[in-house]
Amino acid sequence: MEMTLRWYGPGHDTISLEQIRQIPGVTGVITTLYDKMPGELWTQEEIHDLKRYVEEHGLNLSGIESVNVHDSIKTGAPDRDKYIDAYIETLENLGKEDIHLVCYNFMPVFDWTRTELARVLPDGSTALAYNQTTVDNMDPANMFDSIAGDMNGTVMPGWEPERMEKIKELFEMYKDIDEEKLFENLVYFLERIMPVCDKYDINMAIHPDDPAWPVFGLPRIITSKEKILRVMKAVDNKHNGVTFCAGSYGTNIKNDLPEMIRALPGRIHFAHVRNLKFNSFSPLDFEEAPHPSQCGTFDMYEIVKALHDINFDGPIRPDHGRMIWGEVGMPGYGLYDRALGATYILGLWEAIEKNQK
Ligand SMILES: [Mn+2]
Repeated sequence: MEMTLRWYGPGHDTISLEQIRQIPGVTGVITTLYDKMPGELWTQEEIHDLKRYVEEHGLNLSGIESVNVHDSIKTGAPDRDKYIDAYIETLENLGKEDIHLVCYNFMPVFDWTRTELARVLPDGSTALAYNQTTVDNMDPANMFDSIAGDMNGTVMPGWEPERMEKIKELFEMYKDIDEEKLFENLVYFLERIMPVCDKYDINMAIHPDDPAWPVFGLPRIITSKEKILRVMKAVDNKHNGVTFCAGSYGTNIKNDLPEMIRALPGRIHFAHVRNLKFNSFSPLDFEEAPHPSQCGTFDMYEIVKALHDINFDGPIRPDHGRMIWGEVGMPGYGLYDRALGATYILGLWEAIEKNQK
């Protein structure tokens, strides 16, 4: 296991690599070329420069989150092969730069969805939150505008303004896509990219849908143990793997997170560990809690123990943190609360290791 933090790159992140390096036990970052649009080729030189920049700051470039998948690939449009060819070339360039982990998602239109970016918690901190009733009463075209005011001047992944301007076109692209078609398109994509992943030993790690159910009538296919196992079996190659995101799978309280982890030995290549707090009045209203078990709904010890028990050896990162101590930054991606999360997870890991000796 390697403890990492997500970092959006120079000029995009409000946190510096100097700060990340001072978090005890964090040795790497998970990063991306943030300016790249889905479908755009990443050159080897661009990847090389990013990697060198990270390494010059004393950290590893431990993986990419994300290389985004173009909507033509997700919808199976006639031009999808052109975009898959570009994706393969990007993977080739990543492989040549000795990068072996790529996180991606296969969510239609919206990446993750939250209805509030700064819900005020009783202790005065703020967190991202979700309320299904709000989503049910919202025109999806207004989703971006409803939360844009709380982004603190940052550009949030999956919510780029250029993308949101085309929201009606995007919905049009997906109008005939049901769960089965989306699944077939994912399998087609994976089968085409597996040879380059085999050649360079690149672990593809699909991120679950967040929240783990359909929103705005759009299909969602990475939501439960059964569904992720179906993807694993359909393309039965170890390079076809999973980002185990506790906070995303956990949005559906029927998902037994430790049991899901144990069902995926050898296929979890990347882990996002975070806690949620469901509100008693509805299982469809939750906020992102501080990482410790006592602060939320999940038993974080059991989650980390399950990862340990399946010999998980990839990068792990704390996930969204709250805004605390007056920090202003990208919602979910401040420094302080994620640093607390990293040290907490490291503490759990050390205790589990020593207990088993
Ligand atoms: Mn995640």
